[in-house]
Amino acid sequence: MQRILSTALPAHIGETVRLAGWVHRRRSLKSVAFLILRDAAGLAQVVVSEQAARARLEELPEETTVRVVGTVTANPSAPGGVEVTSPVIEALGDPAEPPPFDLYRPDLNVSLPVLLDHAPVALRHPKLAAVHRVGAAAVAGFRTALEEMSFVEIHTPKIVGTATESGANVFELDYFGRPAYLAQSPQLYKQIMVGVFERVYEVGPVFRAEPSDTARHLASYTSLDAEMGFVDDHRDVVAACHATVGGMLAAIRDLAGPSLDLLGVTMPALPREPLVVHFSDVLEMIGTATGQDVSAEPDLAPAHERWLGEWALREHGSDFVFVEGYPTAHRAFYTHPDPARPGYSRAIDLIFRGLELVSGGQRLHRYGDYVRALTARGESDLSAYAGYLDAMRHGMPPHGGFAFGLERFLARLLDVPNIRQVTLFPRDLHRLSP
Ligand code: AMO
Repeated sequence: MQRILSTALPAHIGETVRLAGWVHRRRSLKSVAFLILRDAAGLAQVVVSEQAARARLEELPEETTVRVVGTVTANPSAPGGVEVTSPVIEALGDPAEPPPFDLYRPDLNVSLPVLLDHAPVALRHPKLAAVHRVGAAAVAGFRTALEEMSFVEIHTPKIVGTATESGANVFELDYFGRPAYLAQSPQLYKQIMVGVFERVYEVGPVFRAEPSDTARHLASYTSLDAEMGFVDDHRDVVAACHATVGGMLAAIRDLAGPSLDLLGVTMPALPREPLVVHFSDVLEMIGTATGQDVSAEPDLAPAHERWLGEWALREHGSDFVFVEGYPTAHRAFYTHPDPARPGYSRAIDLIFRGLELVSGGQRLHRYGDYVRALTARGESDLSAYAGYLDAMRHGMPPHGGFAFGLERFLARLLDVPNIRQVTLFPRDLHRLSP
């Protein structure tokens, strides 16, 4: 007999079926006992009436893996309107000890450090599992949206010879006796690959030796990257990024509906056309609104981003707002300056509910510009960039791209204050296991 999932039970009323999963909860009443079985799809109520079977159920601690063969019976008062009766329950293992907390409670009321210490078990809680189902749907949507726009998926090295974003926060490692680094982003490789495919994307881990202990930084996170050739300017990048966000939200609605319901998620408002404001206008608005002199700020501080998020929602009904034109000196060397506004660039960020979610923009594409930009930033030995500069030397189109942090996306979408709450096994200053 083939196994079915708990959610398929209503289609099998009157039939004998086989289920498998975990003992989520046992409840014993006077004349009957209940086994709540948890599988990948959800929960199923199994009713045990026979005396000997009830005694055997008593012996199965929570989280025992079991196989159940029984009859599907309609019962309007059972969860989902069905239950499994006259079951034969077979234990598939014998847990060494019960879980450190009650996974059957609607919420795991434990502190974040306890939860993270016990992540391998805590993640089985339906609400925590739901977080990562939403994450999986978001990534599926990212891929689909970009495939529909003719982007090609690539996989670039995670052990590299050059720091990409800044020299400061790289993890160095010993590579057969030579220094090497864990990739901070696929930036240089995704640009090189524009020379091959014009449009590329990558989903993969990146590594940042972040010395700061904040609620929005991890030492390793999942970067959703895209890069595209033959752009007119950064506004083409904004348009592609906006369409990608739309695709991610649609996929989440389509693929993760039950998880959204379980978590009580309010889906964000994404306007039809992207909302874009210039960096200098943001500073001016903040100055006017708060009375602070922020006119010389080189970047947006977290408090400025929060202010902007509130403004976008209040004034434009949008949970997303693009900022364009960040000062060139504060962005990476590959950033394209804005020819019309000295000092400002064609770099963009996307702020989602008051948090920077995406960085990107138009890049330099002429070899000579790269040599000048790297030299101006004190890079005396350009040989470290030889492969990258090779692509630039042999003809690159005007291009640009963007990168999302998946965990930041989930944190804002699910409205949790700390990015670690939506990260499977977070890595930070203090945590290297589990
Ligand atoms: P950036 O360094 O801004 O840009 O990173 C892009 C996005 O990644 C997320 N992010 C992080 N998430 C968790 N922990 C961190 N330590 C962390 N650092 C960054 C943020 C951020 O917006 N190469 C460029 C992208 C590009 O220009 O295409 C880059 O990596 O959501």
